[in-house]
Amino acid sequence: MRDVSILNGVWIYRSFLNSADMVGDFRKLAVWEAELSFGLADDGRLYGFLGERPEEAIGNEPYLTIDGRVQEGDPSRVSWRAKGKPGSTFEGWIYDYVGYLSPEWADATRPRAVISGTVTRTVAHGNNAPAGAVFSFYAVKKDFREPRLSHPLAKPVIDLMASAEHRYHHALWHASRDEWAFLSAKKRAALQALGWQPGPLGAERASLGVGRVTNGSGEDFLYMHRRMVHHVRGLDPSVRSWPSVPSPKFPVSFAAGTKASTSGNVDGNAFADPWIVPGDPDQTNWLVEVRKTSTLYSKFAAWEALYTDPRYLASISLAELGSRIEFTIHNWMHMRWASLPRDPNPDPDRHGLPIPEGRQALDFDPKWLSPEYDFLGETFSSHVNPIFWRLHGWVDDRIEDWSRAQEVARPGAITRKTLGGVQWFEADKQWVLVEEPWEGLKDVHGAGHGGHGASGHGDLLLDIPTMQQALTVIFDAEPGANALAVNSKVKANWFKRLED
Ligand SMILES: [Cu+2]
Repeated sequence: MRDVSILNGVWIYRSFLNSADMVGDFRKLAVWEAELSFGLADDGRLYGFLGERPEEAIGNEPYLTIDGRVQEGDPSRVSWRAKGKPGSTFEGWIYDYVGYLSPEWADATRPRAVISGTVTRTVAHGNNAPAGAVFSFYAVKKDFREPRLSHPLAKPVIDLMASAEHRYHHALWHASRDEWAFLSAKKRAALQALGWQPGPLGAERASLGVGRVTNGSGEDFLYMHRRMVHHVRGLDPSVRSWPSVPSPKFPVSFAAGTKASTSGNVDGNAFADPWIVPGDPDQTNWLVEVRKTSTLYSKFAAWEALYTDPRYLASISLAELGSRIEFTIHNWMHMRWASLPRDPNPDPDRHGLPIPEGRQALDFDPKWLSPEYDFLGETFSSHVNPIFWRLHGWVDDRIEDWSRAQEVARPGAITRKTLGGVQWFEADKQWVLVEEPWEGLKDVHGAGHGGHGASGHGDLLLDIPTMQQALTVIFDAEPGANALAVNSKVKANWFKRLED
């Protein structure tokens, strides 16, 4: 049975004459093709719109408004009344609809939700539209309108962020610090030999495990991403922070200037349905929970209030701020906005097929470099997604909140400096722990921080074979482990669920 939450979103609606004769040409049966959009309230009420979508709305397009309800069942029944917009050419129109959600085929490779049913004209309009006429209709659910399609980043940003250098750097930087606390001595030594230990040799800063809040790894998190945000804003000044965690909006708008390309994702902040991660009920449940509006208020709003509270910010170090934000609201935002990963394989038979368990950590196939692989749930791809930059803009703005709160609480204790082309901080070890935050392997012959490199990482060494080797050290089975373990799949570096 289909979950009725699939009703939320945008559908293509088509209606037909109920001809009892052979017509040959099906076009003779066509009545109307239009865009149907639904929002579903918790109590089963449906609301939305039915109308033709112009390339760009001028603001006076006619449409029908929908008021209906859903009865869950097998199949689930959907019924609604549609009324013409007052003051438009549809004024006075009333149509009633009853439809059913079509069954799912278990082995379907590209399933699509469909509502099929019947519609009647309840009130006559014009000369040729008598009351009581009955038509058949079906509506096909559209794919989620990804933000890369509704609100794309500038081309230079996409080209750079989707490059192998930036993908492997971001994936490895996160993986090194996330996994360090759990690696064997042998693996740590191998990572050190490659220069990809998280932080200075022998004084590594793991982002997870005991001591994560006080070891400075949170400063690494804030600084590395501040540099990324700074770099991307230089290439695309339209990249903006979320002023606060956005609430869901209705998926379509008829306001003047609305472009058809944004239909289904009007503000670019919409998110897709959750999905089932095979063999991982915890992750599956989290994907559902993190999308709930109740979670927006119980978790996101509470974290946001905490991380913008000057009294709290004045009481913690920069490292603690970074570490707490990273593993609470930051990771939860990534997973709320993540869409089901799909195969970017250029082969049309495989392209777009769901990969619900995601890329494997050691799958280095070049197909994953495709700009459309912008899965927000893993570090190899998240920074290719437009949402990443709004989300990390929000995180970055918390650094300034912290700095202001510190200045009020203890004027002059924290001083500013420029580091790697961005604003950074100096203070005694209680408030700023690390002199130079860790960004990855650097060129020892380089002239230190300049922020001048074409990669935006100054003198970072972004050698792909070395980074692939380092990822292999982290994610491959221990040498000597049994053959089964060696061949087992390891999910890529997904953002993890922590709550404090
Ligand atoms: Cu990151």
